[in-house]
Formats: sequence, structure tokens, C-alpha cells
Amino acid sequence: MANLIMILGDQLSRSISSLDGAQPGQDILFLCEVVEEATYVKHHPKKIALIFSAMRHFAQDLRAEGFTVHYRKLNAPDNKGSFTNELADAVARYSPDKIILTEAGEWRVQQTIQTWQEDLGVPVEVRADTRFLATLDEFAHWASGRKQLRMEYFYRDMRKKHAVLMDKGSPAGGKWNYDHDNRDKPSDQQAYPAPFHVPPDEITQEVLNLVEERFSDHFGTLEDFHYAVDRTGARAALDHFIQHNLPTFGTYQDAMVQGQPWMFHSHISFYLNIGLLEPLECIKAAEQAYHDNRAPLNCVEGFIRQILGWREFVRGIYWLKMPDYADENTFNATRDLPAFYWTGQTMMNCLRQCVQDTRQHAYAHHIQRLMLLGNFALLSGIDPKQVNEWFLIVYADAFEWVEMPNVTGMALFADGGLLASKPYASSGAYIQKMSNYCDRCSFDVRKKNGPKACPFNYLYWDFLDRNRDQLSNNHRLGMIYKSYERMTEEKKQAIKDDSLRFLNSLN
Ligand code: FAD
Ligand code: DLZ
Ligand code: SF4
Repeated sequence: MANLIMILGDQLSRSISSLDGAQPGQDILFLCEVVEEATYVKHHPKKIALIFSAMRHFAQDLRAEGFTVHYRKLNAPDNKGSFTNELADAVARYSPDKIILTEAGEWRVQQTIQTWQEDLGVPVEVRADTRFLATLDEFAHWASGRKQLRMEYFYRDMRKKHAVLMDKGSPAGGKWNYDHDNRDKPSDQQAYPAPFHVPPDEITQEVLNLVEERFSDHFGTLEDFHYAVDRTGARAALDHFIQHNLPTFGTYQDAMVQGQPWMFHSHISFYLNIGLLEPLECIKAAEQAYHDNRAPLNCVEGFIRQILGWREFVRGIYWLKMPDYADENTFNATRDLPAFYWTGQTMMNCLRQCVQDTRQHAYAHHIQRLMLLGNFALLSGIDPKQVNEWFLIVYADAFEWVEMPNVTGMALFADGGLLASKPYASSGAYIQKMSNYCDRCSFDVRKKNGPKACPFNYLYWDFLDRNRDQLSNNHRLGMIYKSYERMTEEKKQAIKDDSLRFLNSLN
């Protein structure tokens, strides 16, 4: 009995559930590069190159194990262009008894999968994705009956469940969360480790040529492609992080430095999200570094919380709330995404730098995404659908299950507080405190109003004023609204006027 086992481009793990029980010499494994996936949004070329190259390397590894792999390259003359058409073609060719695959990471694809059994006339077995540390049922059970979903409590349960950084039933070091120790800004003399670098091999070079030829009209550059594209490379990237960056990761986790896009972050999200790394191995590698005194607790806990806490939490929220989550827009924000998100042409140095880093690397670190690109979209009232699409396009790690809750919930507060207890809104003061961008900006971060004033300063207050109906009852914002009320009418009017002038100039 031959099965056709379909493996999607973000399922490149040897442990993927669709491969459980797969028989070399009997089953056919199937991967396809399709233009529909590369263009349903116009992904950054580096993201497409990463996925195609990693798919080709994964197919090579599976063949080396003795499997028969049916692999369709994007430029194969008979490429059928979509998952459904490619699968129909493979079914006609192999007449399998059954199609097996692991559930998709995105709602859009999962909906398509559900049509296949009927349309193709072959039984389709869809297996759960077991690469996460909380099952979807487990998350739904945890969430049920709670008025608010807070990552911190979910994370504590996950620490206990997986016995991570636990010391006889208590959190290691006595505290669950060491965020307070993770807010330093590096000095100008601080040195930074070079990012992990894999030179393109023959397979990657062929993919780079293909992507250049077919997708050069997409936002972003292919220059200096240096990502790992297979399991061995991704594991080496993780080890590089543990050795060089983890000991300082937490301390400067929230800092932003001009010309330093990588900082002390791990740069492993792309590998985790396409299956080249597993979350528990990253967590265990960091925990071991703590036990061996190779990294301090604030850094190790900070890193582990991102993977065991945030990553699992946002996935749970996505599947709990889709498809309605895609339409969330608490503030009724309707403004178009400003052109500078694509061109980088803005006088605001912080945003210009982040767009440039993003275009160059298909990467920006968390605080750039949240407190600059996201914060600006929040304060300016940009349509959440346009913001989501931008974030899905530009980052190599962007898959909707993780991108959407981070954008809709964390950055835009568009879900009305399901994911975050208050909006991550900030004025220029925060950006100045955590970065050196303001030193080289044409705006003055100390000025609150007028044409030279930092736009974040007045937009911040204007955002709070505009959305008072939705926010003034939030107890975490009580003091802030009191400060606004204490302002003179003249000052309030200046905030309104400056915001209107600035926002009108955007498009
Ligand atoms: P590190 O800072 O080194 O963190 C380690 C790992 O923790 C990451 O690799 C990632 O797997 C995980 N992680 C950290 N923060 C989060 C988070 N908030 N949610 C989920 N996982 C997290 N992450 C994505 O993987 N894909 C996205 O499309 C994505 N879009 C985002 C959009 C916005 C507006 C914001 C605010 C955050 C987004 N994130 C996204 C989360 C986070 O910014 C990235 O995971 C992180 O920057 C990746 O870089 P890194 O591997 O160097 O992470
Ligand atoms: C992102 C992406 C791209 C650009 N191309 C492909 C592809 O050609 N073939 C493939 O199997 N997967 C691709 N992917 C990843 C898929 O979009 C991803 O597997 C789904 O979004 C998961 O639901
Ligand atoms: Fe950004 Fe304002 Fe600082 Fe300029 S002054 S870099 S706009 S925060």
C-alpha cells in the first residue's frame, strides 16, 4: 500500500508527524515549489530563497535515507503552480492509496487542505503538528473560562510541565521572570559578535539565481544571503548563539543600535518556523549553558521565555481565534500604510534604519518590530490588514500563525486586549532611552511640539486622546490619562494640530 506523503515548505523536520511510519521504497514523499505560495503575498526574496533551498536540501537528505522523493522545482516546465494542482498531478502519476500530511501552519492553507479528499477522490489523512510544546487542545483548555489571556501565567505552566529552569518545584533563582534585568542600553564602545554565516552552496546558488530571475520585483535584496539551509547548518547557528550571544542576550534584549541589526539576538526564528530546529532543543541548549555557568540566569530565562512562552502562546491564540482574528480592528484604524515602509524614505531616522535593515536582511529584531515599526503603525492608526500584510511579506520568519498575533495583538492592540494588557505605545522618550537613533535624526526628540519635534511625541498623546473610549477604562493607563487631563487646552490643541499636519503629510 503506497502513501503519498506531502511535506510543506515549513515542515522540514525529520520528526514531522506526516513521516511517522513512512516506508522507504514504498511511500512517495512529495514537495513542490509553487508560484501561488511565493506570490499570495510578495514575500521578501530572501525568505523565498531560504524556503526553496531548505526544501531542496531536505529532499536531498530524505533521498539519502532511501526514500523516493517527488520534488517539483518552480521552474520545472510542467510545474502546476499551486498546492492543489501539483497534488492532483502527483495523484494521477502515482495513484496512491492515501495522501498523508501534517496540518498546515496557516488557516488559509488548512482550508484548502480540507477540500482535497473530496476533490481528488483519495483519502486524506491530516495529522497534528507535534513540533510544538503545547497542543492546540491543551491551549484551548488553558484559555477556557479565563477573562484575560496572559502569556506570563501560560508560561509558568509550561515551565512546570516541561520542567524547564525549575528547582524543586520553584523557579530557578526564585523568580519566574527576569525582565527587570534586561533593559540596559549598550555603551558606544560595546562590541558585537558577527552573525552566523553559511556561504551559499551549489543548491542555494541555483535557488538564488531562480529567485533573482522570478521575484526581483519583490521588496528586499538577495545580496549577502548567508542563512543556514539545512538541519546541520541550523544546529550550528543555534550553537553559535549559545556560545557567543546568549551570555549578553538578555541584558541588551530591548536595546536598538544603529548599524547593528543582529545585536545579541539568536536569529533562529526562521529555522524554528520552517522546522530545521525544534523548540525544545533550543530551550535545553540554553538551560544547559546556565547549569554550566556559561550564561547568566537573566539571559537564559529571557531567551527561554520567548520560545516556551511567547511562541507557543501566540500560536494558541491564532488557532483559538481564527478566522475572526484576521478582521480585528478595535480602533477602527483605516489609514493606508505609508510608502516609507517600502522605500525607507522618511526623515525619522529610527524608522528609516529599521526599513533598511529589513530590506537588507529580511530580519529586524523584536524591539525594532514592536516599538518602532509597530508602534508607529499603532499611533498613526494604520489599517491592521495592511500592517499584517507588510509584516508577512518582509520577514523571513513570517508565517501567519506567529506573525498575526504579534501584529494584531501585540503591536496594534487591535484585538482589544486579548493578548496584551495595554497597548505597547510609546513616545520618543522610550526610543531615545533604548537606542542611539535620535542622535542622527533631523527631528528633535526633546521637542514636544512644532515642526522639529519628534513625531512620536505628539502622535502618542493624539493616539490616547483619539481612542479614549476604548482605553480610558484600562487601569494601567489611568495615570497617563490623568497627565493628559492636566495639560492646558493650548497644549492639547498643539498636539492635535501637529498630529493632523504630520499624518496628512504621510501619503
Ligand atoms: P530572539 O530575540 O533571539 O528570540 C528567540 C526566539 O524566541 C525567536 O527566534 C522566536 O522563535 C521566539 N520569539 C521571540 N519573541 C517572540 C514572539 N513575540 N512571538 C513568537 N515567538 C517569539 N516572530 C516570528 O517568528 N515570525 C513573525 O512573523 C513575527 N512577526 C512579528 C511582528 C511583530 C510586530 C512583532 C512585535 C514581533 C514579531 N515576531 C515574529 C516575534 C519576534 O520579533 C521574532 O520572533 C524575533 O524578532 C526573531 O528574531 P530572533 O530569532 O533573533 O529572536
Ligand atoms: C512561504 C512559502 C513559499 C514562499 N513557497 C512555498 C512553496 O513553494 N512550497 C511550499 O511547500 N511552501 C512554501 N512556502 C511555505 C508555505 O506557505 C507554508 O507551508 C504554509 O504557509 C503553511 O500553511
Ligand atoms: Fe525616531 Fe523621534 Fe528619535 Fe527621530 S527623534 S530617531 S523620529 S524617536
